[in-house]
Amino acid sequence: MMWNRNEQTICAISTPHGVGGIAVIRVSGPQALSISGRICKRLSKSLSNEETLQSHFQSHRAYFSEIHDLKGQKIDEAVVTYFAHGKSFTGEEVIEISCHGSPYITGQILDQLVQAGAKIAEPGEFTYRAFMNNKLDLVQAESVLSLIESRNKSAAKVALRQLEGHVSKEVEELISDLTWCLAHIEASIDFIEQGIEVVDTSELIHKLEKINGTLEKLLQSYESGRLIKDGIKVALLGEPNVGKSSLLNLLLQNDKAIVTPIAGTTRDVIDGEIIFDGMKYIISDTAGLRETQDEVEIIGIDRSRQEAEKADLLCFVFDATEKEWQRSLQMATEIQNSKKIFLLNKSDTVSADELYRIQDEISMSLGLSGAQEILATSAREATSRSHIFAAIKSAVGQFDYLDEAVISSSRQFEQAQYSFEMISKSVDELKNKTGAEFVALYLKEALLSLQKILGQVYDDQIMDRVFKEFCLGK
Ligand SMILES: Nc1nc2c(ncn2[C@@H]2O[C@H](COP(=O)(O)OP(=O)(O)OP(=O)(O)O)[C@@H](O)[C@H]2O)c(=O)[nH]1
Ligand SMILES: [Mg+2]
Repeated sequence: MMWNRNEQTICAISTPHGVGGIAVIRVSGPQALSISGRICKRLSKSLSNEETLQSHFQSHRAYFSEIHDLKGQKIDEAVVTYFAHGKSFTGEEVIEISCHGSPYITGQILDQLVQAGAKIAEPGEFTYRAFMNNKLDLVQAESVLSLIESRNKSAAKVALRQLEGHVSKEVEELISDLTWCLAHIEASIDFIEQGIEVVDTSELIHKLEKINGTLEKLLQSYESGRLIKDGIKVALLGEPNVGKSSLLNLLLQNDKAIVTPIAGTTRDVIDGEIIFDGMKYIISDTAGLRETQDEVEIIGIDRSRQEAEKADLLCFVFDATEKEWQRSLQMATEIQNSKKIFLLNKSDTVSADELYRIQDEISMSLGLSGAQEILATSAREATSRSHIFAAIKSAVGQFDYLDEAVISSSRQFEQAQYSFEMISKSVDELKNKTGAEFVALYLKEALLSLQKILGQVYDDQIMDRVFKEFCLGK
């Protein structure tokens, strides 16, 4: 998808398609001003004299103008903003037309711009041009997309930090350190025959291990970055009738699932999304787990297990009104998933002492550290809601380093991972004192991967992966 950069002037509607108070049409390229001038009265007055055109308009200033078609028929009244070459998002000459948000009007204006010589932009082409004109690197380009797509506070914050260049700065420093190491290794290959030691091996190992320490932190941030962007997937599991559907309804604040005193009510997986305290959660309620002959229920239980495998976290629910939890305990240990929390529901039905006794008993049977590991909840008490979300968040991981560099795209992760592996290999070689040539080879690979993260090196495949998900007009 390598676009014919810079030569053509592109245009697109940058606001959502549909009816709105205003809509913004963006025109970018070497002829943005002259093409727009053919339909903007305020611009066309000066257009007759090419020399005065530029001098009549100041960058970053908005001008009120009538918009007409190429035959002079009025279409709308609009505000036209001019960004000079080198001073816009794309780095090119840009005109933004803020017109009335009618699909008919925007369609007409776009049509006239095309007739006047502009080309309809491909999705992501404005950002692509910004990248090509060194206005942003690839991590920042990806963050533009994340920012557009962000639906909650944490996701927006991570994307904004990337756009500001936090990740880029860290990767740039790694590139510079790695370049130093590579240069010294290459020099030592040249000088080794003359018996000159260019760099102390232990110093080199130390530097490389430090680079890998930073890379490791970045790699770890990916998991949190992904959860923040996509949401934490939580599955409610447990025996029939323990209150899973009631808890789902409490968490989603919506009577989404059917609740009855009959065991085996939920047959299918029911899920919903909710934002709580700036984080997105996708919660699914499942069929209660038990031995049954009921054909529908058997399928439902099978789906519960599949759902458990997809989840980032399992919420295993116990029932405080039960007398024994043998079956529940067995199920809780049977289902293998890295992260679990345990809820003791219907806590409103038993005394505090009794509750503590049960929590202690369950925690002992599960081999946990104590009663506090089993969260007492009640689907009938609103306070349980925030307690459950807090327990999920803390069980899933560290989200307090949101202020640091967080990577959130699989592309960035894969490149960082490869770089990490190559550096580890070169450290091994250095420690084993095998040939410096191998070390240089691995370090070159590692460096290339880091450069690909920022787009200092790129190919069609990388470009496709970054820009294919963009929407029109960005
Ligand atoms: N007192 C009390 N009753 C609850 C609580 N949670 C659920 N119940 C009741 O327990 C019964 C079962 O609740 P559900 O939410 O349908 O249970 P479930 O785990 O989804 O059951 P299945 O779908 O059959 O697996 C209903 O009568 C609920 O009103 C609670 O915290 N306190
Ligand atoms: Mg249910």
